[in-house]
Amino acid sequence: MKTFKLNLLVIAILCNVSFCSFAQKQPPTAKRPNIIIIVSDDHAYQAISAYGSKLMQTPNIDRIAKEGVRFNKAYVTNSICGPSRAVILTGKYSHKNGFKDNESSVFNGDQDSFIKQLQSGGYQTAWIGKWHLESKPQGFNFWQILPEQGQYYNPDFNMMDGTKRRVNGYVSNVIEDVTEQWLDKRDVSKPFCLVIGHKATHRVWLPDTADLGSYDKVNFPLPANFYDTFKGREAAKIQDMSIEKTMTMGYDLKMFGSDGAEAADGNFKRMDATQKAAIDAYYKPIQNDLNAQKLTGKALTEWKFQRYMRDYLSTAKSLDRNIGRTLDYLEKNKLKDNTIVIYLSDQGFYLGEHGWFDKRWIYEESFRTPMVMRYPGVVKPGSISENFVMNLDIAPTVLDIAKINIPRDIQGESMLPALKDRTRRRKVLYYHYYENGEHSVSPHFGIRTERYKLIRFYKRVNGWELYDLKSDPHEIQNKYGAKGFEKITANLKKQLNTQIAKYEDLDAKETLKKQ
Ligand code: SGN
Ligand code: CA
Repeated sequence: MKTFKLNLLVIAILCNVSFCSFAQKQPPTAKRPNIIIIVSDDHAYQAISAYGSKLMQTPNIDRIAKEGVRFNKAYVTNSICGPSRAVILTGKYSHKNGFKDNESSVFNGDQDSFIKQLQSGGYQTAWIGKWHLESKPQGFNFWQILPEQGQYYNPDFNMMDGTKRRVNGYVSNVIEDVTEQWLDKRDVSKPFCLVIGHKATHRVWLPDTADLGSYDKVNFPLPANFYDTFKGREAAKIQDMSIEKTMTMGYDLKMFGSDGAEAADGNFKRMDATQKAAIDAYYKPIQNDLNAQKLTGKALTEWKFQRYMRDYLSTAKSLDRNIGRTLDYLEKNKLKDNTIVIYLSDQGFYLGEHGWFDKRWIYEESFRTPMVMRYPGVVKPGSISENFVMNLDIAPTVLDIAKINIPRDIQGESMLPALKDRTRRRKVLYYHYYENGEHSVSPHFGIRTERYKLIRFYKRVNGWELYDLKSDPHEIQNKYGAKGFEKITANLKKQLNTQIAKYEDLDAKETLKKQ
């Protein structure tokens, strides 16, 4: 017993000593800025007015951009939820952090993350909302997370003490409420780093009752490539994510056809009587109108597109409003000047381009993601960055902000130097998507340069694609193997190999060897 006590004492002294020496290397704790990272889900830049969207207004995301920087060329390394969050946490590609897909991966929380670095560097850390990494969060002083994808109405939360708690209300509002409660009771002697993980705007797009009908008077234009024929693009041809065929009338668009089918739907089952009455009062007349129209073919597909847009944008409205609540909280509590706010989505999303919803592809709409950052006193308000940045860069950027050494094995780069010096630019983006199930998108990897995109599909479809983004921004004409592109292709393949070697992507290397 005696030795045990003594051991404990020695450990305690050692910990104290090492913590003190680490803490001394840091600037005075009080001066280090707070950091809030807001990660939404499936939020398309095409639906954000700061990015020029005409579809809707997003005044609060725009507020961050106007008072800070809008990254015009922000991308993800693997366009899907869990993998993107794992990349954000670790600053490493999926093949390094181990979370390659949503189907079988479990995040190994024992590995290093920027959150752990911040916590041991004296920050208070918290993650509230969508997590989706299949293991318990580590490195957080507080967390309260949605199980899996979470629910829009009266969501359940996994709590730190192992219990599950159901909270009444609409998910975006509830997440913000929990966030403000945590901010209210945090230890004010330490800086904080908080991640707010929003569920909106993930499928199925179920708006807050306050926002129902917000866009009913708008007739949304079909994207130019809505009726894509996928000529010369085998992987795109065999996908299962079209508004026409994949999007369902009931589950997705709430046109259940019968009260029984609606009552059996998991999302509707969770609503209380008031919520259900408001939802029914909105959707039932739409159902009646649809029944009377008896639409088929293109007319039905276009009707689905309009409904999709109305539900999606109404769901995004609650997301933006709650981002505004976070910003208001900072102002009211005099935290604005010393708090950095970063907003990004876990990836981009299709709003009818190629006739699709969902994500996954290296094609622009899913590969590119919205990202804006407000950094008072450092980033000039209204800045626009044309530098290639990635979700991979969040971890090193945050460590850079907190003045904590960036571990050598982090694969991203701090975004700060390029904000100060425009000549410091990333020239090539590397991408690798692994999942091979739902929505039938073939695994693929590839690169994007300023002008071109080279893609290698494997497993489901085996082949190459090449796009000249200057003449073909919608990625319709696959130029791989076309006359006149021989030199460009050889050069891009060389660049692809360089990226694969740089990031040590052994799977991609193997695939290329086999061809
Ligand atoms: C669910 C959705 C898919 C979506 C994935 C991944 N189907 O499986 O449409 O692509 O999530 O989303 S659903 O029928 O359950 O809505 S992610 O955001 O977690 O990557
Ligand atoms: Ca997502």
